[in-house]
Amino acid sequence: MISPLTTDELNAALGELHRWSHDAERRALYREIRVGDFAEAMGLMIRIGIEADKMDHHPEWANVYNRIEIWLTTHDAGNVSVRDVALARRIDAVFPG
Ligand code: H2B
Repeated sequence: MISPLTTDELNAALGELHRWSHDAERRALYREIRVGDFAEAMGLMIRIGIEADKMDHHPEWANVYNRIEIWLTTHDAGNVSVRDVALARRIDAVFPG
């Protein structure tokens, strides 16, 4: 069992992850990405998906054409945990934007 971040820890993480916000309703870190077209979006989702799977942590996400929305939450913790912060950092490394 993994613990959720405390409010202070979450705020510290958000201070550092400037591409991400907190979606309180979904208890998740949230980032929106826009790329050139659908093919680019698919390519990026594959790259992110491979990295996520290597970390055994998986995004909730949605795609419409060139737009990708990503929510990172830890189901085992019922909220945001260090695993989401680590995956957010990895996603930012794959696609700084
Ligand atoms: N991804 C996310 N986002 N949250 C989890 O709690 C989670 C996961 N748990 N990927 C992992 C897989 C767990 O089911 C396996 C067994 O490690």
